[in-house]
Amino acid sequence: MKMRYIDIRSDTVTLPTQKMREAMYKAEVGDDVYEDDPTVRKLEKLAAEKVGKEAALFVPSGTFGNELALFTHTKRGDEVIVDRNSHIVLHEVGASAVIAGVQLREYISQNGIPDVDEINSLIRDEDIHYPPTTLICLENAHGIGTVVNLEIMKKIEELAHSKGVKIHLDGARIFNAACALGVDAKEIASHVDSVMFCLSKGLAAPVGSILAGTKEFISKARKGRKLMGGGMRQVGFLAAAGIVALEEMVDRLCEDHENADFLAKSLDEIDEIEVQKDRRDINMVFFRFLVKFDDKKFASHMLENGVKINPPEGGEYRFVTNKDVSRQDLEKVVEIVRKFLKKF
Ligand code: TLP
Repeated sequence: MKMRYIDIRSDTVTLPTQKMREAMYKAEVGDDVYEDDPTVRKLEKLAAEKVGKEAALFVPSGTFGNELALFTHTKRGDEVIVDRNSHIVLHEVGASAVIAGVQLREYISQNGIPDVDEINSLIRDEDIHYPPTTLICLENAHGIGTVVNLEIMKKIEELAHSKGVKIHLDGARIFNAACALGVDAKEIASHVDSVMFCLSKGLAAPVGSILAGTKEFISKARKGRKLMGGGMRQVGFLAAAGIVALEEMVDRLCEDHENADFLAKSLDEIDEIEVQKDRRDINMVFFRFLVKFDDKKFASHMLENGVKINPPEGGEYRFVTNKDVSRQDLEKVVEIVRKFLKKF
């Protein structure tokens, strides 16, 4: 029998639900490059409504959606203001230089929270030496585990628009942010010109993300998507799962947050562990060990006991709760961590 692993590497690992599988099987499809796929159209309409934007586009991944947004908002040589610890900077293989051809100017958020004055100081005036600033990128929920409140987003919106600069939101986990802030995702997205969000993370769709914005922006992005090789044909099979994700999987995300609270508390009770308690807004738990050991040994101990984890980044581990991991699974995870520390 196939061994069942407890997979806490990410929420991207979630498997599609039975309903998604059935919807995919039955999906009515057509050639989406001709805009002929009724299921994709339905998903894009629903997705636009969910974030209160005029239009939306189905894209293959979150990285694709972010990079397409940069490519659509900017021209080669523009400057984009973005968090040093954002996914765009850290985890997109430098694509903004390759695809949009832009220069990134980084702000340094405090635990994912941007400082409005710092962003203001980074927007370029007109000078023969300077590239034009055309875009600010925000991330909410932030990949380091926090959420940005609406007051800060509003201030950045006012600043950007007073200077003719657009804002793109990496909202890969916008519905997690909405849960943590106790607001509707529409309210978060109302402060930005474009938003990318993922169907394939906590919402458990197998593939795909959404880029949303004005009709004009999305029609330009549609052509950019084709240029990037993302014009897909009978992709309604995937969109069908995305519809189920948006209709049925959004409200349960708060459960992942509660499970992460439980995991954080349980790990923090272990003497050799320090949990990053100030970065505990969503379904992620970041922590360090206060004792030194070979990280590879820890990972193989976890795997041998049926738990998949990622290696640490900058000395920090990240455990991510998701719909395929129960409270009992998390109890087991903590037990297995304790067992390692005893042995070592
Ligand atoms: N994040 C992945 C890894 O790439 C780190 C994860 O496991 O969390 N924005 C944010 C904030 C993200 O966390 C991610 C994925 C993306 C964009 C990109 O999405 P994909 O993986 O669909 O390209």
